[in-house]
Amino acid sequence: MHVQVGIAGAGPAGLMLARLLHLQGISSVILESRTRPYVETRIRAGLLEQGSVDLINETGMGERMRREYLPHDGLEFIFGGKRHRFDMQELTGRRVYIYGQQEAVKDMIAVNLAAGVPIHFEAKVSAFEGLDTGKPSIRYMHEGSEKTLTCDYIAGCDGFHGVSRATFAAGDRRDYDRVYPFGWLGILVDAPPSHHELLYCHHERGFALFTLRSSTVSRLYLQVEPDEDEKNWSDDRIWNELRVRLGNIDGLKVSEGKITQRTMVEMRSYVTEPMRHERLFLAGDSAHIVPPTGAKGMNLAISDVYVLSKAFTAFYKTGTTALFDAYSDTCLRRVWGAQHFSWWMTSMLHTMPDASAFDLKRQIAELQTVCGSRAGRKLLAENYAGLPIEM
Ligand code: FAS
Ligand code: PHB
Repeated sequence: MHVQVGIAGAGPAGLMLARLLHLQGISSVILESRTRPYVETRIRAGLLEQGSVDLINETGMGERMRREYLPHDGLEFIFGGKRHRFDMQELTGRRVYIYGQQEAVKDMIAVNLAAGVPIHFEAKVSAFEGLDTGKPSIRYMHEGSEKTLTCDYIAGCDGFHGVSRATFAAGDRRDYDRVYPFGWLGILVDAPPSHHELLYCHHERGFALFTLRSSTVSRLYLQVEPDEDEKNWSDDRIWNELRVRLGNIDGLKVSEGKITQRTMVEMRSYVTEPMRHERLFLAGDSAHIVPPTGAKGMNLAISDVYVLSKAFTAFYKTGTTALFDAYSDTCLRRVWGAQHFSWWMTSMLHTMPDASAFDLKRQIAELQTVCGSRAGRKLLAENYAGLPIEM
Protein backbone atom coordinates (compact mmCIF):
# COMPACT_ATOMS: atom_id res chain seq x y z
CA MET A 1 0.00 0.00 0.00
CA HIS A 2 1.23 3.55 -0.77
CA VAL A 3 0.07 6.78 0.87
CA GLN A 4 1.34 10.36 0.87
CA VAL A 5 1.94 10.50 4.67
CA GLY A 6 2.39 7.46 6.90
CA ILE A 7 1.58 8.25 10.56
CA ALA A 8 2.83 6.16 13.48
CA GLY A 9 0.56 6.53 16.51
CA ALA A 10 -3.13 7.36 17.11
CA GLY A 11 -2.71 9.78 20.00
CA PRO A 12 -3.68 13.47 19.81
CA ALA A 13 -0.74 14.23 17.48
CA GLY A 14 -1.37 11.47 14.94
CA LEU A 15 -5.14 11.90 14.93
CA MET A 16 -5.09 15.69 14.59
CA LEU A 17 -2.46 15.48 11.84
CA ALA A 18 -4.48 12.94 9.83
CA ARG A 19 -7.55 15.20 10.05
CA LEU A 20 -5.66 18.35 9.02
CA LEU A 21 -4.13 16.50 6.04
CA HIS A 22 -7.48 15.02 5.00
CA LEU A 23 -9.04 18.49 4.93
CA GLN A 24 -6.31 19.48 2.46
CA GLY A 25 -6.86 16.41 0.29
CA ILE A 26 -3.63 14.79 1.45
CA SER A 27 -3.85 11.04 2.04
CA SER A 28 -2.54 9.39 5.21
CA VAL A 29 -2.78 6.14 7.13
CA ILE A 30 -2.44 5.85 10.91
CA LEU A 31 -0.75 2.77 12.38
CA GLU A 32 -1.56 2.33 16.07
CA SER A 33 -0.07 -0.48 18.19
CA ARG A 34 -2.89 -0.62 20.74
CA THR A 35 -6.55 -1.53 20.42
CA ARG A 36 -9.17 1.15 19.85
CA PRO A 37 -10.80 0.61 23.30
CA TYR A 38 -7.36 0.96 24.93
CA VAL A 39 -6.52 4.31 23.37
CA GLU A 40 -10.06 5.59 23.95
CA THR A 41 -10.00 4.83 27.69
CA ARG A 42 -6.37 5.71 28.57
CA ILE A 43 -6.63 8.47 31.20
CA ARG A 44 -4.06 11.21 30.60
CA ALA A 45 -4.30 14.94 30.08
CA GLY A 46 -7.31 16.94 31.10
CA LEU A 47 -6.76 20.56 30.14
CA LEU A 48 -7.01 22.12 26.67
CA GLU A 49 -5.70 25.57 25.77
CA GLN A 50 -7.85 27.88 23.67
CA GLY A 51 -5.64 27.21 20.64
CA SER A 52 -6.23 23.46 20.89
CA VAL A 53 -9.98 23.92 21.36
CA ASP A 54 -10.11 26.27 18.35
CA LEU A 55 -8.27 23.76 16.15
CA ILE A 56 -10.48 20.86 17.26
CA ASN A 57 -13.51 23.01 16.38
CA GLU A 58 -12.07 24.29 13.07
CA THR A 59 -11.39 20.72 11.95
CA GLY A 60 -14.97 19.68 12.69
CA MET A 61 -14.13 17.44 15.64
CA GLY A 62 -15.55 19.55 18.48
CA GLU A 63 -19.30 18.89 18.47
CA ARG A 64 -19.37 16.71 21.63
CA MET A 65 -16.48 18.65 23.19
CA ARG A 66 -18.50 21.90 23.02
CA ARG A 67 -21.36 20.16 24.80
CA GLU A 68 -19.26 18.62 27.55
CA TYR A 69 -16.12 20.67 28.20
CA LEU A 70 -15.86 22.96 31.23
CA PRO A 71 -14.49 26.45 30.46
CA HIS A 72 -12.24 27.82 33.21
CA ASP A 73 -11.49 31.53 33.66
CA GLY A 74 -9.03 31.15 36.52
CA LEU A 75 -6.94 28.93 38.76
CA GLU A 76 -5.62 29.13 42.34
CA PHE A 77 -2.31 28.62 44.08
CA ILE A 78 -2.56 27.71 47.75
CA PHE A 79 0.44 28.26 49.98
CA GLY A 80 1.18 29.69 53.42
CA GLY A 81 -2.43 28.99 54.44
CA LYS A 82 -3.79 31.43 51.87
CA ARG A 83 -5.55 31.31 48.48
CA HIS A 84 -4.07 33.19 45.51
CA ARG A 85 -6.32 33.32 42.44
CA PHE A 86 -5.15 34.05 38.89
CA ASP A 87 -7.99 35.67 36.94
CA MET A 88 -6.84 34.35 33.56
CA GLN A 89 -9.76 35.89 31.67
CA GLU A 90 -9.03 39.35 33.09
CA LEU A 91 -5.24 39.01 32.73
CA THR A 92 -5.12 37.49 29.23
CA GLY A 93 -8.62 37.64 27.72
CA ARG A 94 -8.42 33.86 27.35
CA ARG A 95 -9.62 30.78 29.21
CA VAL A 96 -8.73 27.07 29.31
CA TYR A 97 -11.05 24.08 29.07
CA ILE A 98 -11.33 20.86 31.04
CA TYR A 99 -11.97 17.98 28.64
CA GLY A 100 -10.33 14.58 29.17
CA GLN A 101 -7.73 13.60 26.57
CA GLN A 102 -9.40 10.23 26.14
CA GLU A 103 -12.63 12.02 25.17
CA ALA A 104 -10.83 14.14 22.60
CA VAL A 105 -9.10 11.03 21.24
CA LYS A 106 -12.49 9.28 20.99
CA ASP A 107 -13.92 12.20 19.01
CA MET A 108 -10.90 12.44 16.70
CA ILE A 109 -10.94 8.71 15.94
CA ALA A 110 -14.66 8.82 15.12
CA VAL A 111 -14.35 11.81 12.78
CA ASN A 112 -11.28 10.43 11.00
CA LEU A 113 -12.85 7.01 10.45
CA ALA A 114 -16.15 8.57 9.30
CA ALA A 115 -14.18 10.59 6.73
CA GLY A 116 -12.51 7.42 5.46
CA VAL A 117 -9.05 8.00 6.97
CA PRO A 118 -7.62 4.49 7.57
CA ILE A 119 -6.62 3.84 11.19
CA HIS A 120 -5.14 0.38 11.70
CA PHE A 121 -5.29 -0.64 15.34
CA GLU A 122 -3.05 -3.38 16.81
CA ALA A 123 -0.58 -2.41 14.08
CA LYS A 124 2.81 -2.11 15.78
CA VAL A 125 5.44 -0.17 13.83
CA SER A 126 8.84 -1.87 14.00
CA ALA A 127 11.01 0.21 11.67
CA PHE A 128 11.22 2.99 9.11
CA GLU A 129 13.24 2.38 5.96
CA GLY A 130 14.52 4.48 3.07
CA LEU A 131 14.19 7.77 4.96
CA ASP A 132 16.91 9.26 2.75
CA THR A 133 15.18 8.12 -0.44
CA GLY A 134 12.12 9.49 -2.16
CA LYS A 135 10.17 6.40 -1.14
CA PRO A 136 10.42 5.78 2.60
CA SER A 137 8.46 2.91 4.09
CA ILE A 138 7.12 1.74 7.42
CA ARG A 139 7.39 -1.86 8.54
CA TYR A 140 4.72 -2.99 10.96
CA MET A 141 3.08 -6.09 12.39
CA HIS A 142 -0.65 -6.40 11.79
CA GLU A 143 -3.02 -9.35 11.91
CA GLY A 144 -0.16 -11.74 12.60
CA SER A 145 2.08 -10.82 9.69
CA GLU A 146 4.67 -8.21 8.85
CA LYS A 147 3.47 -5.54 6.42
CA THR A 148 5.00 -2.55 4.67
CA LEU A 149 3.46 0.84 4.02
CA THR A 150 5.29 2.94 1.41
CA CYS A 151 4.79 6.68 1.60
CA ASP A 152 6.23 10.03 0.56
CA TYR A 153 6.82 11.13 4.14
CA ILE A 154 6.48 9.72 7.68
CA ALA A 155 5.11 11.44 10.80
CA GLY A 156 6.46 9.90 14.01
CA CYS A 157 3.54 10.51 16.42
CA ASP A 158 4.17 7.37 18.47
CA GLY A 159 4.87 9.01 21.81
CA PHE A 160 7.85 8.85 24.17
CA HIS A 161 8.10 5.07 24.10
CA GLY A 162 7.61 4.66 20.37
CA VAL A 163 10.22 3.78 17.74
CA SER A 164 10.49 7.12 15.92
CA ARG A 165 13.07 8.87 18.07
CA ALA A 166 15.22 5.73 18.14
CA THR A 167 15.33 5.87 14.34
CA PHE A 168 17.64 8.84 14.59
CA ALA A 169 21.20 7.61 14.91
CA ALA A 170 22.70 8.97 18.13
CA GLY A 171 24.96 11.28 16.14
CA ASP A 172 22.02 12.80 14.27
CA ARG A 173 20.23 14.12 17.31
CA ARG A 174 20.80 15.85 20.62
CA ASP A 175 18.73 14.86 23.64
CA TYR A 176 18.03 17.17 26.59
CA ASP A 177 16.75 15.41 29.68
CA ARG A 178 15.81 16.22 33.26
CA VAL A 179 14.25 13.64 35.58
CA TYR A 180 12.63 15.12 38.70
CA PRO A 181 13.20 13.54 42.15
CA PHE A 182 9.49 12.82 42.63
CA GLY A 183 6.43 11.47 40.83
CA TRP A 184 2.70 12.07 40.90
CA LEU A 185 0.14 9.65 42.22
CA GLY A 186 -2.92 10.40 40.12
CA ILE A 187 -6.39 9.31 41.20
CA LEU A 188 -9.78 9.42 39.54
CA VAL A 189 -12.70 9.86 41.97
CA ASP A 190 -16.45 9.52 41.57
CA ALA A 191 -17.15 12.78 43.40
CA PRO A 192 -17.76 16.39 42.42
CA PRO A 193 -14.57 18.49 42.43
CA SER A 194 -13.48 20.16 45.67
CA HIS A 195 -13.63 23.51 43.88
CA HIS A 196 -14.90 24.69 40.50
CA GLU A 197 -11.40 25.85 39.49
CA LEU A 198 -8.05 24.06 39.74
CA LEU A 199 -6.18 24.23 43.05
CA TYR A 200 -2.36 23.99 42.99
CA CYS A 201 -1.25 23.39 46.60
CA HIS A 202 2.31 24.01 47.79
CA HIS A 203 2.93 22.25 51.10
CA GLU A 204 6.04 21.21 53.00
CA ARG A 205 4.84 17.60 52.82
CA GLY A 206 4.55 17.86 49.04
CA PHE A 207 2.50 19.25 46.18
CA ALA A 208 -1.17 18.42 45.57
CA LEU A 209 -3.36 19.30 42.59
CA PHE A 210 -7.14 19.32 42.68
CA THR A 211 -8.49 19.15 39.15
CA LEU A 212 -11.48 17.48 37.55
CA ARG A 213 -12.88 15.62 34.55
CA SER A 214 -16.52 16.70 34.90
CA SER A 215 -18.96 18.08 37.49
CA THR A 216 -19.17 14.57 38.98
CA VAL A 217 -15.63 13.21 38.48
CA SER A 218 -12.55 14.61 40.22
CA ARG A 219 -8.93 14.12 39.19
CA LEU A 220 -6.40 14.54 42.01
CA TYR A 221 -2.63 14.33 42.13
CA LEU A 222 -0.21 13.93 45.05
CA GLN A 223 3.55 14.44 44.88
CA VAL A 224 5.14 11.15 45.97
CA GLU A 225 8.52 9.39 45.72
CA PRO A 226 9.54 8.80 42.09
CA ASP A 227 9.52 5.03 42.52
CA GLU A 228 6.36 4.94 44.65
CA ASP A 229 4.05 1.95 44.32
CA GLU A 230 0.46 3.14 44.15
CA LYS A 231 -0.53 -0.02 46.08
CA ASN A 232 1.12 1.57 49.15
CA TRP A 233 -1.59 4.23 49.11
CA SER A 234 -4.84 3.14 50.74
CA ASP A 235 -7.90 5.31 50.26
CA ASP A 236 -7.58 6.59 53.84
CA ARG A 237 -3.92 7.49 53.36
CA ILE A 238 -4.77 9.39 50.17
CA TRP A 239 -7.64 11.35 51.70
CA ASN A 240 -5.65 12.17 54.87
CA GLU A 241 -2.73 13.46 52.81
CA LEU A 242 -4.97 15.53 50.52
CA ARG A 243 -6.69 17.11 53.54
CA VAL A 244 -3.31 18.02 55.08
CA ARG A 245 -1.92 19.49 51.86
CA LEU A 246 -5.07 21.50 51.10
CA GLY A 247 -5.01 22.75 54.71
CA ASN A 248 -7.82 24.38 56.66
CA ILE A 249 -8.44 27.01 54.03
CA ASP A 250 -11.54 29.17 54.25
CA GLY A 251 -14.32 27.84 52.08
CA LEU A 252 -12.45 24.78 50.80
CA LYS A 253 -12.99 21.15 51.80
CA VAL A 254 -11.72 17.97 50.15
CA SER A 255 -14.63 16.35 48.29
CA GLU A 256 -14.22 12.61 48.86
CA GLY A 257 -15.73 9.66 47.00
CA LYS A 258 -15.00 6.30 45.42
CA ILE A 259 -11.49 6.12 43.99
CA THR A 260 -11.89 4.40 40.63
CA GLN A 261 -8.30 4.59 39.39
CA ARG A 262 -4.84 5.26 40.74
CA THR A 263 -1.78 5.58 38.52
CA MET A 264 1.77 6.81 38.84
CA VAL A 265 2.85 9.62 36.50
CA GLU A 266 6.54 10.13 35.78
CA MET A 267 7.88 13.70 36.14
CA ARG A 268 10.36 14.36 33.37
CA SER A 269 11.44 17.07 30.91
CA TYR A 270 12.82 15.84 27.62
CA VAL A 271 13.55 17.33 24.20
CA THR A 272 15.04 15.73 21.09
CA GLU A 273 16.59 18.05 18.51
CA PRO A 274 16.10 18.30 15.62
CA MET A 275 12.48 17.13 15.18
CA ARG A 276 13.15 16.05 11.61
CA HIS A 277 15.42 13.43 10.10
CA GLU A 278 15.27 13.25 6.28
CA ARG A 279 11.66 12.29 5.46
CA LEU A 280 10.70 11.54 9.08
CA PHE A 281 9.08 14.30 11.17
CA LEU A 282 8.66 13.87 14.94
CA ALA A 283 5.59 15.42 16.59
CA GLY A 284 4.30 15.39 20.16
CA ASP A 285 5.68 13.15 22.85
CA SER A 286 7.96 11.33 20.39
CA ALA A 287 10.04 14.54 20.36
CA HIS A 288 9.41 16.03 23.80
CA ILE A 289 7.76 15.46 27.13
CA VAL A 290 7.03 17.92 29.93
CA PRO A 291 6.14 17.36 33.58
CA PRO A 292 2.29 17.57 33.61
CA THR A 293 2.30 20.45 36.14
CA GLY A 294 1.80 23.01 33.39
CA ALA A 295 -0.74 20.90 31.45
CA LYS A 296 1.22 21.42 28.23
CA GLY A 297 1.85 17.90 26.88
CA MET A 298 -1.26 17.36 24.79
CA ASN A 299 -1.42 21.01 23.74
CA LEU A 300 2.17 20.90 22.46
CA ALA A 301 1.38 17.75 20.46
CA ILE A 302 -1.51 19.54 18.75
CA SER A 303 0.55 22.65 17.98
CA ASP A 304 3.38 20.55 16.50
CA VAL A 305 1.07 18.89 13.98
CA TYR A 306 -0.61 22.18 13.11
CA VAL A 307 2.82 23.44 12.00
CA LEU A 308 3.60 20.13 10.25
CA SER A 309 0.28 20.10 8.39
CA LYS A 310 1.06 23.57 6.96
CA ALA A 311 4.40 22.24 5.70
CA PHE A 312 2.74 19.27 3.98
CA THR A 313 0.05 21.51 2.49
CA ALA A 314 2.64 23.94 1.09
CA PHE A 315 4.64 21.06 -0.40
CA TYR A 316 1.74 19.25 -2.04
CA LYS A 317 0.15 22.47 -3.33
CA THR A 318 3.28 24.30 -4.53
CA GLY A 319 6.21 21.88 -4.30
CA THR A 320 8.07 24.08 -1.84
CA THR A 321 10.04 22.31 0.90
CA ALA A 322 10.82 25.57 2.76
CA LEU A 323 8.35 24.80 5.56
CA PHE A 324 9.76 21.29 5.89
CA ASP A 325 13.17 22.85 6.44
CA ALA A 326 11.75 25.31 9.00
CA TYR A 327 9.57 22.75 10.82
CA SER A 328 11.92 21.78 13.62
CA ASP A 329 13.02 25.31 14.54
CA THR A 330 9.44 26.59 14.37
CA CYS A 331 8.20 23.91 16.79
CA LEU A 332 11.20 24.02 19.10
CA ARG A 333 10.69 27.72 19.91
CA ARG A 334 7.29 26.87 21.39
CA VAL A 335 8.50 23.56 22.83
CA TRP A 336 11.27 25.26 24.83
CA GLY A 337 8.86 27.96 25.95
CA ALA A 338 6.55 25.25 27.28
CA GLN A 339 9.52 23.37 28.76
CA HIS A 340 10.51 26.45 30.73
CA PHE A 341 6.97 27.07 31.97
CA SER A 342 6.47 23.42 32.97
CA TRP A 343 9.82 23.41 34.79
CA TRP A 344 8.95 26.73 36.48
CA MET A 345 5.54 25.51 37.67
CA THR A 346 7.10 22.24 38.86
CA SER A 347 10.05 23.77 40.69
CA MET A 348 7.91 26.54 42.25
CA LEU A 349 5.22 24.23 43.60
CA HIS A 350 6.91 20.95 44.53
CA THR A 351 8.87 20.12 47.67
CA MET A 352 12.43 19.36 46.61
CA PRO A 353 13.85 16.45 48.65
CA ASP A 354 17.27 18.11 48.95
CA ALA A 355 15.88 21.59 49.68
CA SER A 356 17.60 23.47 52.48
CA ALA A 357 15.73 25.78 54.86
CA PHE A 358 16.95 28.64 52.68
CA ASP A 359 15.62 26.95 49.53
CA LEU A 360 12.17 26.55 51.09
CA LYS A 361 12.01 30.19 52.19
CA ARG A 362 13.21 31.34 48.77
CA GLN A 363 10.61 29.13 47.05
CA ILE A 364 7.81 30.67 49.11
CA ALA A 365 9.18 34.14 48.36
CA GLU A 366 9.07 33.27 44.63
CA LEU A 367 5.42 32.22 44.97
CA GLN A 368 4.70 35.48 46.79
CA THR A 369 6.50 37.51 44.12
CA VAL A 370 4.53 35.87 41.31
CA CYS A 371 1.16 36.09 43.09
CA GLY A 372 1.83 39.49 44.66
CA SER A 373 2.20 41.51 41.45
CA ARG A 374 0.02 41.95 38.39
CA ALA A 375 3.09 41.48 36.21
CA GLY A 376 3.85 38.17 37.93
CA ARG A 377 0.27 36.95 37.70
CA LYS A 378 0.05 38.04 34.06
CA LEU A 379 3.24 36.21 33.10
CA LEU A 380 2.01 32.99 34.67
CA ALA A 381 -1.51 33.36 33.25
CA GLU A 382 -0.23 34.01 29.70
CA ASN A 383 1.90 30.86 29.78
CA TYR A 384 -0.85 28.78 31.39
CA ALA A 385 -3.43 29.93 28.79
CA GLY A 386 -0.98 28.92 26.05
CA LEU A 387 1.87 30.38 24.02
CA PRO A 388 1.11 31.42 20.41
CA ILE A 389 0.98 28.34 18.17
CA GLU A 390 3.76 29.81 16.03
CA MET A 391 6.20 31.96 18.01
P1 FAS B 1 0.67 9.71 22.77
O1 FAS B 1 1.62 8.98 23.68
O2 FAS B 1 -0.61 10.21 23.32
O3 FAS B 1 0.27 8.78 21.54
C1 FAS B 1 1.24 7.96 20.92
C2 FAS B 1 0.49 6.76 20.36
O4 FAS B 1 1.43 5.96 19.64
C3 FAS B 1 -0.11 5.89 21.45
O5 FAS B 1 -1.47 5.63 21.18
C4 FAS B 1 0.72 4.62 21.39
O6 FAS B 1 -0.04 3.46 21.69
C5 FAS B 1 1.19 4.61 19.94
N1 FAS B 1 2.44 3.88 19.70
C6 FAS B 1 3.53 3.82 20.50
N2 FAS B 1 4.48 3.03 19.93
C7 FAS B 1 3.96 2.59 18.74
C8 FAS B 1 4.43 1.74 17.71
N3 FAS B 1 5.64 1.18 17.78
N4 FAS B 1 3.64 1.52 16.65
C9 FAS B 1 2.41 2.09 16.56
N5 FAS B 1 1.89 2.90 17.51
C10 FAS B 1 2.67 3.14 18.59
N6 FAS B 1 -0.35 16.01 29.53
C11 FAS B 1 -1.03 17.06 30.02
O7 FAS B 1 -1.09 18.11 29.37
N7 FAS B 1 -1.67 16.97 31.26
C12 FAS B 1 -1.66 15.80 32.00
O8 FAS B 1 -2.21 15.73 33.10
C13 FAS B 1 -0.97 14.67 31.49
N8 FAS B 1 -0.98 13.48 32.16
C14 FAS B 1 -0.32 12.40 31.63
C15 FAS B 1 -0.33 11.14 32.29
C16 FAS B 1 0.35 10.04 31.74
C17 FAS B 1 0.33 8.71 32.47
C18 FAS B 1 1.08 10.19 30.54
C19 FAS B 1 1.89 9.02 29.98
C20 FAS B 1 1.09 11.42 29.88
C21 FAS B 1 0.39 12.52 30.41
N9 FAS B 1 0.34 13.76 29.76
C22 FAS B 1 -0.33 14.83 30.24
C23 FAS B 1 1.02 13.93 28.52
C24 FAS B 1 0.15 13.38 27.42
O9 FAS B 1 -1.12 13.95 27.48
C25 FAS B 1 0.89 13.61 26.13
O10 FAS B 1 1.47 14.90 26.07
C26 FAS B 1 0.04 13.38 24.91
O11 FAS B 1 -0.55 12.12 25.01
C27 FAS B 1 0.94 13.51 23.68
O12 FAS B 1 0.24 13.06 22.58
P2 FAS B 1 0.99 12.24 21.43
O13 FAS B 1 2.24 12.95 21.05
O14 FAS B 1 -0.03 11.95 20.40
O15 FAS B 1 1.51 10.88 22.12
C1 PHB C 1 -5.45 17.24 34.63
O1 PHB C 1 -6.65 17.59 34.68
O2 PHB C 1 -5.08 16.06 34.45
C2 PHB C 1 -4.41 18.32 34.83
C3 PHB C 1 -4.80 19.66 34.79
C4 PHB C 1 -3.86 20.65 34.99
C5 PHB C 1 -2.55 20.31 35.24
C6 PHB C 1 -2.15 18.96 35.27
C7 PHB C 1 -3.09 17.96 35.07
O3 PHB C 1 -1.64 21.31 35.46
